[in-house]
Amino acid sequence: MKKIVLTLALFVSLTLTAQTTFDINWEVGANGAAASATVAPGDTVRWTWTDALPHSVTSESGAQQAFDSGILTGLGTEFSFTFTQLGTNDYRCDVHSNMFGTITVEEVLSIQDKFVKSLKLYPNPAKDQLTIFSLMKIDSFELANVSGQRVMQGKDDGNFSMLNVSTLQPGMYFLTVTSGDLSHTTKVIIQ
Ligand SMILES: [Cu+2]
Repeated sequence: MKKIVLTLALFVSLTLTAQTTFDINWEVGANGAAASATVAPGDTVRWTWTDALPHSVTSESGAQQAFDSGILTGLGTEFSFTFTQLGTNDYRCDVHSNMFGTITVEEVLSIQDKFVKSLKLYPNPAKDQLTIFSLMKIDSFELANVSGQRVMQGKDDGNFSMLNVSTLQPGMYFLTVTSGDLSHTTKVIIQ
């Protein structure tokens, strides 16, 4: 019996600390939420060049860890860095002043916490269009009204989902976003 409990405890702790890869689409204009992530020690951030221009991923001098891809060109080019130290890492593209972000490394987060922290909805309140952004790939989403009735749903396979909400009655809704085994529900206001 003891053995089973121990095995279970080990399984739970491994699940909570599993390493995660965060994907950032690296292109002109990528900054703010689209270029920032909160990760745990051991997590990897992977930048993928999503336009054909030259870019770099270069840490600022005050960053906790130093990293530099050098200037690379080519659609689909990837640069990955594994963060191991707690702290804040501001970084930029050496070519474009409108490309920058922050990778914050916090003490071990559960996978669920990482998912929630990487998930952004905007604008909220929304009028015509609601954008869901997640650094962990979005598999599906579902919008329900306050009575629990589903009013919209969709499948996806990327970091962005755009919902046309212009035909919905103004009011409060609940948006559930799913990524693999993870899901999170957030309150959304439609105006
Ligand atoms: Cu650039």
